[in-house]
Amino acid sequence: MTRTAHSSDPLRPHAHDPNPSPPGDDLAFVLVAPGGAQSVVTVDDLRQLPQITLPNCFIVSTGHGTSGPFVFGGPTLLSLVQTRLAPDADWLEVEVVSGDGFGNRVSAAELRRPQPENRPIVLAISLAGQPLTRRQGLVRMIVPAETDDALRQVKWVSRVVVNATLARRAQG
Ligand SMILES: Nc1nc2c(c(=O)[nH]1)N[C@H]1C(S)=C(S)[C@@H](COP(=O)(O)O)O[C@H]1N2
Ligand SMILES: [Mo]
Repeated sequence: MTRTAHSSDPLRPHAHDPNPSPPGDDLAFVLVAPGGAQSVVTVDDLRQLPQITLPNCFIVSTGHGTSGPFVFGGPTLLSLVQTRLAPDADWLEVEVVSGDGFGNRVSAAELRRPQPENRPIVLAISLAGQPLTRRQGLVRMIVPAETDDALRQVKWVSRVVVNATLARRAQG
């Protein structure tokens, strides 16, 4: 039987009805380093990091259509990872998972060498200069390179897992 490449991996892009309701009120999330060490990340921690502004972002829902353009703001996911890991730590990808089980993976290459350079992956805490609301997805990962189906624009981040090896992919 032929299966799609992602059929058994909930973190890989898949058809999905977007969830409009936040899975709870807790804005903080957990970061897990490659050795397993865990630390809590708050919105205030994210505010302390250098802030990036990403104009012209669109959320392209195959269900309810395209919304935007939005101006999201926040630190890069790379800056958070670099702050929480030892400087010499080896890592290859980051899993970003929400409280409702939705999630996506980003590679170290995508984080370190965004295309274009001025549109890196961000952990959004603001929208049009105002604090992002929980209902709008706070804390929300914004992947500017994804312009097809919004499946990488993870709302309500609750867990960020930094992996030293690539996770085993579903078999194709
Ligand atoms: N946590 C979480 N993030 C999510 C989803 C979801 O169900 N849960 N749905 C995705 C999909 S399929 C879409 S179309 C967009 C919808 O984003 P919006 O609610 O801001 O329009 O969020 C994406 N991020
Ligand atoms: Mo979607």
